[in-house]
Amino acid sequence: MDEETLRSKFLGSLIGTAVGDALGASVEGWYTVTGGQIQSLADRVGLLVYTDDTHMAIGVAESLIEKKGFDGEHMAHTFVRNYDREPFRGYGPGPPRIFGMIKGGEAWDQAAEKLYSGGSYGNGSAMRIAPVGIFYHDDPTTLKEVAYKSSHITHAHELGKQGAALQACAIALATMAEPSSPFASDDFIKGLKDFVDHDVYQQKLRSIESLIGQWDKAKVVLELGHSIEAFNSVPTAIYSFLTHSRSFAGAVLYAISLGGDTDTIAAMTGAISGAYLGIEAIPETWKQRLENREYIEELAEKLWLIKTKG
Ligand code: F2R
Ligand code: MG
Ligand code: MG
Repeated sequence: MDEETLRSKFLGSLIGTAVGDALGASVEGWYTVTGGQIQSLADRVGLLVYTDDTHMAIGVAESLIEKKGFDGEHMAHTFVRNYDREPFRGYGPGPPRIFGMIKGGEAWDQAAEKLYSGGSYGNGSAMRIAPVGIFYHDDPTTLKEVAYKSSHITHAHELGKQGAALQACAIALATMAEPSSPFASDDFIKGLKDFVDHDVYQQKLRSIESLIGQWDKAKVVLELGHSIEAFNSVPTAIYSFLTHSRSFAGAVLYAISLGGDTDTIAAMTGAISGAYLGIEAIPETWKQRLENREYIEELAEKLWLIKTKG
């Protein structure tokens, strides 16, 4: 793949995360979202304001850029610093508690183990993983290791870490796929199945296969979920991408139409779709209205430069 196509994919995945997040944010937590509500989101005017999903992805990108690769302690302190600056981004309950523990002297790689039973399996570490997915797209071993380790800062439960790894793998496979060719869904799902080993995710991937072509949204939500847990949202984002693999807007609006954790499922869908189709596929009207678009593009550009030029 030529370097310009790869650059477009890096930009597409990070801007795709932010656009999906910002579009889904206004209906987050609604059980159902009607066709009329989707249409008004599609036609939306005014600033697209992102939430914790993008704010944390920015932290991941900033740390990868500054350290030219993964440094867990640096990334943990970047999350803490960014949260202190903008605590109003709608964070889940867990991360701010962990940031407080780290500021109080708890080790950055142990704090998250103290939360919930065996750590969090929320989708907070999967929703922010796009920079890892694009940066390590061609190195599955390091991709998995960094997905796990970056997740562990806030989400220590195995299901949280595997959810982040599955989402990172989906982004990596989409980054490697040729955007001008039809998307090879079977190979994509096989690649995901080979990458994760937890039964919960294997079962969800089998459900994705059997749901392809299924337009009954209630059935999709029943089988894949649409809630805050990683295992009830990462597979839903992967499925949403597959329903409209050639249309960024189609995939993201479909994700939001499923209701539930709409900002996060749309952010994850946008990250995969943007990584496959590139920045040009994201509607201009959404890109123009996105809060801090230039800064997010700058981060994507820097990641691409480090990746391609060192
Ligand atoms: N916080 C929200 N949305 C609430 C409304 C925001 C509002 N619009 C506003 O502006 O204020 N969304 C964001 O949070 C989600 C990501 O959450 P994260 O970072 O994973 O948090 P946490 O606390 O780690 O996990 C979430 C919940 O999952 C349950 N859970 C996790 N692990 C568990 C375990 N081991 N046992 C039992 N339950 C577990 C808990 O209920 C956690 O609170 C995204 O949607 C993001 O957009
Ligand atoms: Mg959010
Ligand atoms: Mg959310």
